[in-house]
Amino acid sequence: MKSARPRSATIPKKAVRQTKSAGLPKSKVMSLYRAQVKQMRNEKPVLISQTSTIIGTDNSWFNAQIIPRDPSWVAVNNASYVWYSGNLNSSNAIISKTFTLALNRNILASTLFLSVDNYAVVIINGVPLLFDGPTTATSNFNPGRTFNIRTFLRKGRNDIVIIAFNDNGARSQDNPAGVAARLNINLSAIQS
Ligand SMILES: [Ca+2]
Repeated sequence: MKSARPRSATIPKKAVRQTKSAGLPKSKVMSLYRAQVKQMRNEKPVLISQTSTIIGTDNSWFNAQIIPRDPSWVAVNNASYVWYSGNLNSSNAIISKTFTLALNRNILASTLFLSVDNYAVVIINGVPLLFDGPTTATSNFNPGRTFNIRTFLRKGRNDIVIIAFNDNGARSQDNPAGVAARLNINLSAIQS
């Protein structure tokens, strides 16, 4: 009798892009992530209890400051372009947000829209969603990209860290840099 083939564990469908890193080793990027989460541990998470929520980049994001939109960047509804508030000329910006999803609602759907000049790493709850390699591809900021992040989120506290990189060094008049991100989150009715 033929024995049943062991079934491999189901691999969760996540939009993880492996190996490519934004000019930094993955270990370095993960340590930047951990340092950022530690820095914002005293930030009060936004409590999300409504069924439909939008979280867009603005000055409330940790280390973020709103900057003018470059004419070549796509206009993003409900999110502003930002850069590192500590130094707007920096060649990169590490920004983040923490929020709490209601425990008595299920996560039905969630997407992340990202527009970045020039490329980015995105980590949600310690799990890499996006690891861009260095690029000047204009599609990164027009039209930008949308990711399904439902499986990255969880009930309770969540964090998202975006490390945005400007190609070829400092952000300047001649070499603009900016990032706009928008999370759309849909929760179920209250589960009894
Ligand atoms: Ca640039």
